This record gives sequence, C-alpha cells and structure tokens, in this order.
Amino acid sequence: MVSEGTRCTVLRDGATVFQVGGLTRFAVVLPTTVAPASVDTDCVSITGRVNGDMSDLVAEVSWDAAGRQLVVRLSSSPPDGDAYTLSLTDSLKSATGRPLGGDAGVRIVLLEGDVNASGEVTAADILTVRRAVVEGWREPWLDVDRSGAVTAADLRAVRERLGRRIP
Ligand SMILES: [Ca+2]
Ligand SMILES: [Ca+2]
Repeated sequence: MVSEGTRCTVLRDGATVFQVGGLTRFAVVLPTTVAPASVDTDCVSITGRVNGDMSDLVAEVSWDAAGRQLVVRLSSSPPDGDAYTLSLTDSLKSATGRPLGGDAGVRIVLLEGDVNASGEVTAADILTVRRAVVEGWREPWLDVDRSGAVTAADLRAVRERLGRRIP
C-alpha cells in the first residue's frame, strides 16, 4: 500500500493506492505494447463499490509509448468515500491484436482524512496529524484541506470526518 500526493499517480497491476486529493489524472502501466489505434476513452473502466460504474468520467486517454503507459484524464474525481477498481477493457488491443480486458487491475481508495491509509478515519488519524503539526511535517497527504501547509485546520478537517470508512 502506498499513499500518493502527486498529481499523476502511476498505477501497476494488482496495486492498492490510497489516493489523496481526489483522482483526476493517472497513468496505468501496460502489460504489453498496445495498438495505438485502439486507445480511446472506452479502453479504461472505473467501478466504485458503492457508486458503481463511473467510466463516463474518463475524458481523455493517451498512450505514452516511451513509458508504455496509458495516461488517463478524468473530467472530475469520482466521489470520496469509496473504493474503485480500475481496469482495461477489451476495446484496448495489444500490438498483436489480443484484447486486454481485465488486465492491469488496480484498486484506488478515496477517503479524505484517512491519513494513515487504514481504510477508516479514526483517532489514530487525528493523532498523526496532531504530531505532524507539532513536529512540522510537510507530507502532502497530511495536508487534508489542501492549503499547502499542515496546520490545526487539517486536524479539524480530520475530526469532521471521524468514523467515515470505505465500504
Ligand atoms: Ca485511518
Ligand atoms: Ca492544510
């Protein structure tokens, strides 16, 4: 498990990512070289455990041949408080014409305030942020309100979300 605070998260098959600040741009590491003509907005699916099929959010998909990655942009982030499964669909083909449906499956957890990536906002998250404020830590995933600094306001932001958990 990794916590990511970056704008473009790189996703590898089988990973679980606790994404901070919503998910609007990510790259999927491809299992093989793809047929460029098959790369379009239908070749990635996003399904939330609660929110269901969110694939309509996929606004743009491009292929980075050098890194052998699909770069995906969403029109907006899927709703917070859910776990999403990202995978390739059969509309994406390998260079040899093989459908890549089901490949590169990744789980993404969106839960604001869950700074320790446990899947639930608890007192432990409050303690972590309190310690961060006192000791001056600057890790982006501790900046819950995205102000650019870790302060007492982030403590309040976590406290407001106490008890929330992914389904
Ligand atoms: Ca937690
Ligand atoms: Ca902050």
